Amino acid sequence: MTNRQSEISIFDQLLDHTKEINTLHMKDLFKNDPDRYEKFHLSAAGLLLDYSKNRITDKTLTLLIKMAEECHLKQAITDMFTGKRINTTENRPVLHIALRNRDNHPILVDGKDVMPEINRVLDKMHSFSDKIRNGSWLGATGKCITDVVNIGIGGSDLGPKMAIDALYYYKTDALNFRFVSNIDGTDIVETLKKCHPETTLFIISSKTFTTQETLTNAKTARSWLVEKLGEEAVSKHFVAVSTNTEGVRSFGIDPENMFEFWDFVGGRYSLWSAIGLSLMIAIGYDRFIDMLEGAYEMDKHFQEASFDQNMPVLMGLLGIWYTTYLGAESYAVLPYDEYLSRLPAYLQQLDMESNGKSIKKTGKSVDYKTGPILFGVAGTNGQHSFYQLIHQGTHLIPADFIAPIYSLNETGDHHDILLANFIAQPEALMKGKTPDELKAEGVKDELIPFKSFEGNRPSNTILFDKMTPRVLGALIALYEHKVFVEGVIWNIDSFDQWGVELGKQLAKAILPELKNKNQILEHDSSTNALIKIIREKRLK
Ligand code: G6Q
Repeated sequence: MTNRQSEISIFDQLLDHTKEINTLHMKDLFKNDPDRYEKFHLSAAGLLLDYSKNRITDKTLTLLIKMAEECHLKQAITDMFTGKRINTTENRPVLHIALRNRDNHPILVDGKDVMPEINRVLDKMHSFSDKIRNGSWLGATGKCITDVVNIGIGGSDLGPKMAIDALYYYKTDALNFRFVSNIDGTDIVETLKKCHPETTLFIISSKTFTTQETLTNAKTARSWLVEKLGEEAVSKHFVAVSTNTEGVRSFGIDPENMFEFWDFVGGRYSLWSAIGLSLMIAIGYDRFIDMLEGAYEMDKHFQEASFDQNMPVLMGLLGIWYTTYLGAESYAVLPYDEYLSRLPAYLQQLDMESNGKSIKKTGKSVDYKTGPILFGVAGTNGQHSFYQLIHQGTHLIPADFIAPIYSLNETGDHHDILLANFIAQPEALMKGKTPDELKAEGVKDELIPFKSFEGNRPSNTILFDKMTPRVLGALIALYEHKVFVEGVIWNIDSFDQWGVELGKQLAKAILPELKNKNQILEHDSSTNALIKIIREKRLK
């Protein structure tokens, strides 16, 4: 008996059930049950999820829901929402949900309500973002700000960058927004070329305020500003978002110009916190609040709906079904909305950093597959490249198709054509095309194997009216909770990220070796050789 089987009594039944499912084609499931869509769709927080094109039956769902119950998912949800220390390896509560707790009910950590602090920072963001937007915050030489540069990386970059793109339609025309994350000097140098020191505001976003990339980029930006405007200009052109007041102070930013967040907000869950400051400046306070409201609505749905009517729970269970039971290795997220271009990159971090784990909360190794490899691009672009593999390749790749019914830029036939493709792809993946159908169309015998599609390839379809801050909030919260559901059932800590540490440590050790020709190298032969080649050229 594997350790997973000993933990979940239903594991064997689910494994057995895969044999049954593998004999079924979705095309027949639709043919035999005209109500399949009716049964397998639901709406919440402005989103419609059609999950009927999945390789499931009523029995699959019954078993998956039993599994969720057996893994105490309900209790785990309550634990998160009430501030229990569910991030066990870091001994922290997980309270991004408190940042959008719009009914403001108390959420206690060690007996203290976190809401007053959250509201205080939100108010501070409100007043600051208003000043930047209405031009009353002046730079050191008395000019209004025209360019906002967020310097941060990972969770301190991807969220606001994705959301400003997603809500670009609502962005003020008076300001440009730029993001610098990469330690590659090209990123900051090319960004600074587009900015003028008198009218640029830098937001240094770093939870720890120790991140090498962010601090290095911030120092370069600071020198650029000081060289042009002098030291005293810093307070008008630099603000910080962090949990580390001392770090901010010693960098030379007045803590008065710091927007706090807290250890209970994980980096990849921090869009809702002051890490969203650039977004609030871009779209304004009211729309930022709308985004929080959308997420809050999804939070309520997640807490209150029964599992069989619960969007994040169902999506999480489907994720487990494909990854753990049907052997899928990857997962595509395909937004048919140009504004959501950065969503796949954002979800890559959310999903893969959260559930890319192989050690259970007990400290033992898992003996089942956990988080998948997530990828995707916006619109029909993928159809002209990697969809080939999704349709006819050897991998099972569940996909989420996401689209607005109305475009914010209705232009000629564009949106109808986009939607036609958006509807056609899941249909094609599900139905496929048989050799008989091809024969009837007169396709030559020798081409029939190449032109056949086996179909039976699963997808979810997510529809909403149009892209708004509220919809974006609900959509992101949906994926956060889906990832949470999976983590609970896989029994892993979705909120730590120890896997990123080793590379960081090694880079720290290699940096002095690259800078000193005489330093003795004690790595493997490949690593030694690469260091030598680089340093011999660079230290000439
Ligand atoms: C996210 C991770 C990671 C983090 C960055 C930046 O969950 O923790 O992506 O956000 O490493 O960290 P700082 O905000 O501390 O600079």
